[in-house]
Amino acid sequence: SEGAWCYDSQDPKCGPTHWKEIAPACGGPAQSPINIDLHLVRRDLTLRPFIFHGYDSAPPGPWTLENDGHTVLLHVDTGPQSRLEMQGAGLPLPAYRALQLHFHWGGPGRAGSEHSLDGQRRPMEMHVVHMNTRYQSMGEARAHPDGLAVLAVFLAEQDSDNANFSALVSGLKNVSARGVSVDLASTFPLASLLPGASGLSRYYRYWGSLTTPGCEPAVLWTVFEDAVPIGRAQVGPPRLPWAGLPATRPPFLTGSAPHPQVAQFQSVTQAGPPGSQPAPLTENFRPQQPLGGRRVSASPG
Ligand code: SG4
Ligand code: ZN
Repeated sequence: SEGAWCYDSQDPKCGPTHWKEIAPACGGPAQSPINIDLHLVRRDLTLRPFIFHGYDSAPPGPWTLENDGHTVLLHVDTGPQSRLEMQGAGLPLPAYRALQLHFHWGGPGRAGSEHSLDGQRRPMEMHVVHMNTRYQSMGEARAHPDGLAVLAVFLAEQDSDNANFSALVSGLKNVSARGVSVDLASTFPLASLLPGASGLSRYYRYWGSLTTPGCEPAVLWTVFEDAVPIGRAQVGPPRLPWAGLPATRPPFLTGSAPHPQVAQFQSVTQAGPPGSQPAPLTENFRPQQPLGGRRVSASPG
C-alpha cells in the first residue's frame, strides 16, 4: 500500500493530499493525527497506569537506526531475548510489543509535532510503535483495529542537551542519507525517553490510524500530556545570532551559545533529483484530521 508518497516539504506532487490516490484509507474515517481539545476530553477512570516490561534496563541489542526517507527509526525489537512489552492502561489483551520508535519534526524555528493540545504544537513528536502480541506480523496487525498501539511523546526544546537522547542523536550523522542503516553503539532503557517516571504522565487516548500511507485505522493512540525535554542543538541548527560563527568564540560569547553539533534531526536528508545535493528532511508531519464522531479520553492523573 506504500507507493511513492512524501510530505509537501519534499514535493507537493506526492504530499498528503495525494496519499488517498495510492492508499484509499488515507481518505477514510478515524484518521490521525488530531488536535486534542482539552474541553471535550472525558476523564476515564479505567485508564490506569501502564505496566511496562523491560523498559527500565538496557536490552542486549544491537538496535538499528534507519533513515527511510520519511523519518529516522530506531528498531528496538531484536528478537525473543529483548522482550519489551506493555500492558494495562486500558489496552486490549494480551499485550503490546515495542517494535520501533521514530520522530516527526519541523523546520528551523517551526514546530513539527503531529498531535497538538488545544491547538498547541510542540517542536517534535516521538512515536513508539507497538504491535498486539496476538498477531504474528505487521501486515496482519495493520488489518485489525486493535493491531497497533503507538505512544506519542511531545519533545520540548531546552538549552542543554538531554543525555538520554545522546546515543540516538550521535547516530544521526551516520544515517544522514536516505536508505542508510547503522547499529547504535549502545542500547538504553526505553523508559528514559518517556515522560515522568516510566510514563506516569497523564495521557489522552483515542482510536485512530497510522499517520503515513497506508493510513490503516489500526492504532490505539496514547498521547502523553507531559513533554520530554530535548536540547535545541539536538533538534536543529543553531540560529542567529550564533549561526556562522566559528566554533571557538570570544569568551564573552561562549556562555549560553548552542554548541556546534552536526548530529541533529533537521540535518537528516532525503534523496533529491539524481545528481543534486540531498536536501534536508524537514516538516515530516501529516496535517491534522477531523475527529468526526470519535471521543478522546483522559487518564485520571
Ligand atoms: C513512519 O513512516 C515509520 O517509518 C513507519 O515505520 C511507520 O509505520 C509510519 O511512520 C506510521 O507510524 O506512528 N506515524 S505512525 O502512525 O510503523 C509503521 C515503518 O514503516 C507501520 C517500519
Ligand atoms: Zn509517527
